[in-house]
Amino acid sequence: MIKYSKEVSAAKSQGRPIVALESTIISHGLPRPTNLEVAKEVEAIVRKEGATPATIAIIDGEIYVGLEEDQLIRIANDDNIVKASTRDLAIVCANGQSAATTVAATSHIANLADIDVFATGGLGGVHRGHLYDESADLIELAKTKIIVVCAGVKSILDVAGTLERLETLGIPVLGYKTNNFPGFYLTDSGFKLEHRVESSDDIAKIWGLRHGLNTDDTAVIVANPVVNQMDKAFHDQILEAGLLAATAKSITGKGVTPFLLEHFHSTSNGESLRVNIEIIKSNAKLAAQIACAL
Ligand code: PSU
Ligand code: MN
Repeated sequence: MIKYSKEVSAAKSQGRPIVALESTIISHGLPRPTNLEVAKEVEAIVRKEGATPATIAIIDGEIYVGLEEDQLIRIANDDNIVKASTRDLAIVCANGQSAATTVAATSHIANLADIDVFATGGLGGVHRGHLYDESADLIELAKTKIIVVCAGVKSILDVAGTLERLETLGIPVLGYKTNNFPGFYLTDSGFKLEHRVESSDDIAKIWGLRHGLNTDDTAVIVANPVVNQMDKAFHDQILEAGLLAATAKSITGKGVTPFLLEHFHSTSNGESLRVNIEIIKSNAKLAAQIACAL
């Protein structure tokens, strides 16, 4: 069911560390042409740390773990790439479509491919003011064994609500060198974390113990705060306008997150883009270090 890139296939046969990377961030999260540049740079960062990057996507109905360059270009530049969550996978494959995978779908596929570590930007979660708009990322992470490195959940979300749901779903959150839950574009979301780790080895130790204790049914979230955050007042102002615009334009379902991210990128004079890129690169680096520690 899964096709591997040459590089990932070699890493798998030699038992070398692999880091899964998602593709929705490339197709629906970052503007062109920066999206392709960043996708390549992120892969290079993973290699530099001694691990193998496995960007996951669906091309013409086939699931790929690791993309060749022409496939990465397609995900970045083709207008027909759809955004696929876990529930869409079989349908997209049956239809022979091409799709980028969300955190949920990427985690699911990475787990099928026996990959333990995954880097993304920010997780999906509970949307503000919409009781039933909760990202499928949360449900998938509640039943998938994977370490997900992220900068918290996207600040466009209801962070308090999302943290409550993570607790209910039994998904542990580890602050990487921090006691504060990161807020994606912001270093600190304003919410405290119970657990803090200082190194990749700490994370590897927890990962191993979870198996022994049979508490390893879920993902482990490693929350890695961005260093050079957006200006908070500027951020809040853009967010408020973006939420109003999304309501005015009746944006719903899986269109909400891409709409809000694009709103940030087009109205923040490059600030949100700068921070989003820093986030993805820093998470890819940490994920590679964790994969090596495992
Ligand atoms: N992180 C980013 N940019 C993104 C995403 C994450 O920096 O575009 C994507 C991920 O694929 C995540 C998705 O799964 O946004 C969440 O979408 P939704 O809220 O519709 O579940
Ligand atoms: Mn949603």
